[in-house]
Amino acid sequence: MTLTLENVWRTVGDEVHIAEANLSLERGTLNTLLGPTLAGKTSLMRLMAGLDKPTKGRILFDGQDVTGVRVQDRSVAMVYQQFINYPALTVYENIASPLRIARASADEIDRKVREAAAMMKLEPMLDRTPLELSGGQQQRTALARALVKGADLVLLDEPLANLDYKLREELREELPRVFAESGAVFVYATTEPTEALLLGGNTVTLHEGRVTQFGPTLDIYRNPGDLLTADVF
Ligand code: M5T
Ligand code: MG
Repeated sequence: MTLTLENVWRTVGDEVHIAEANLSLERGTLNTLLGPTLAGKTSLMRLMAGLDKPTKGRILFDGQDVTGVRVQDRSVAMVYQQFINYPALTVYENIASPLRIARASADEIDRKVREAAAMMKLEPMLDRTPLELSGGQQQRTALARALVKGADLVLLDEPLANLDYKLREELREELPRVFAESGAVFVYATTEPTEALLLGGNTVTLHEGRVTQFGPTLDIYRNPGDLLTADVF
């Protein structure tokens, strides 16, 4: 049960954003996309999510060809690097919105929103609006919204970058547990090698749009190979 990329390319004009990506990611495992800025982490996630179409190649989910399938027609939760919240809605309604779209019952909505808010330490903020929150609380609102969705594919793009060190440490432990153990394909992008190490799981290293390594994080750390060592670990 996997997300598979077969020879996936994305070029925009003359620029190659992703080249020849071949990957197979399992459900229930944490996969860290690790690479320096402009390596292609966001580009790869957008392809995985179905937000962008590959110029070439195929994307399969659980064996089904989802190349070009619109993101609305798939079970995907993505927290963008520049995460989004709805400024006119309360934090509660921000978190509830995927459940309202899915026409969940009021009881289910309330239970799931409160669970996710507890997990993200947002309980006292539920009646506020995102504009009244700190950057970290806004980030956690976006994470909570992804959490309630219960998606098959969860993509978090540098999700801890806006948090203070204490919350970052807490959430670094919590996020893989709540997302990966839900049985989703879980992908986490970071520029920080130490973050990948602490997260464990598997790591995909990216450089200039190419996948340079893929395997258990510890193996890559111990044996980074001759390519791009300086950039990744
Ligand atoms: C990957 C190019 C960039 C690079 C590749 C956003 C953006 C990217 N690119 C553009 O040409 N124009 C653009 O507006 O795409 O970029 P990425 O996927 O955004 O990289 P990243 O997510 O690993 O970087 P960061 O900074 O988020 O850590 O060839 O030139
Ligand atoms: Mg990015």
